Amino acid sequence: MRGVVVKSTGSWYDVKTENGEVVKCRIRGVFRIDDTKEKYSNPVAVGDLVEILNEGGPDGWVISAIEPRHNYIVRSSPRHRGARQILAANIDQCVLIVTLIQPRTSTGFIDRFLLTAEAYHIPTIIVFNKTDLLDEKNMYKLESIAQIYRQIGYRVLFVSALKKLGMSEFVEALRNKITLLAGHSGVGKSTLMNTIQPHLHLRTQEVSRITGKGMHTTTFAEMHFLDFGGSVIDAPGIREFGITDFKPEEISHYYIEMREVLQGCKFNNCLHENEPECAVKKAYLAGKISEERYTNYLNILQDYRANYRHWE
Ligand SMILES: Nc1nc2c(ncn2[C@@H]2O[C@H](COP(=O)(O)OP(=O)(O)OP(=O)(O)O)[C@@H](O)[C@H]2O)c(=O)[nH]1
Ligand SMILES: [Mg+2]
Ligand SMILES: [Zn+2]
Repeated sequence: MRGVVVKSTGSWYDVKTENGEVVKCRIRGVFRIDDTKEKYSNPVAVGDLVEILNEGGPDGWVISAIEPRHNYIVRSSPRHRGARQILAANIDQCVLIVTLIQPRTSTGFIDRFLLTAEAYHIPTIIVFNKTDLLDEKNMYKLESIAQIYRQIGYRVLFVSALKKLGMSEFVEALRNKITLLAGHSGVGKSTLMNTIQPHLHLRTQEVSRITGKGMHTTTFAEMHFLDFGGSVIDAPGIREFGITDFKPEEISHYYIEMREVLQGCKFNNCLHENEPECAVKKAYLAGKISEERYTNYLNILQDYRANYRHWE
């Protein structure tokens, strides 16, 4: 029988079958062996299309095969540094939920995320939540950040789950798509889902008063079906994003406004730092690439060098 993995806890997988039933499955040892080769901490991810069969007994359901993935998105595993975890598979789009305050999402984090999604060829919509918390000054700041991303072609929405602002646009963005909902812990991913689909009753939790950060309330990725069509994968707040597969000179290929100009660089492995005749640096100096984005790019490159010296 065929089905889609709707929840993964590491040892059990909930699979929604073609007839709409949800079955708890285990995986066969053989996947675990493959897993060590692939260096992923989870061999099966939410969104995977699988074949299941019953080997006997009430706990007898096993996942016997995984269909090839159209795509998947990976993060560094929080528990084992270096090990990578598949966050979700077969997704149509990412919706990145971010907040200016409580907690603060840096543009550096946004840029890392966009870069990763771009590398996996997954379109991303940026949604600023908690706009109800912003005073005039912060509202102005929000507009200017949104402008940076709109200018390079990303869709940006402003919403407030608390005040139910922007909800119809948010619904339209999700309709009939398989969406990975991403973002730091505490930005309101689960709250947004509860607001548009109250029957889901997802667990939510206040941001810590002490650290200003989320409490990592959602611990397992889970796919929820939308009554207006489509589904959303509510994933745990993302701490880190792995971009470990790239060569340093590839980073700018996934930075969409850099990609447009980098053909003009003199060297085809140009890193756009201080190389001569660099079209990216030229575009930056001419104000065609924002200071924020360029600075974040240099930081990503630095981090990359610090963590993956073997490239040099
Ligand atoms: N002021 C305000 N608070 C909000 C809004 N949306 C969510 N919150 C609050 O933010 C806190 C965190 O929300 P969650 O929905 O648990 O956040 P999450 O992104 O699911 O977090 P994790 O599951 O840990 O990844 C809760 O106290 C929510 O009530 C909003 O639009 N405005
Ligand atoms: Mg949550
Ligand atoms: Zn260059």
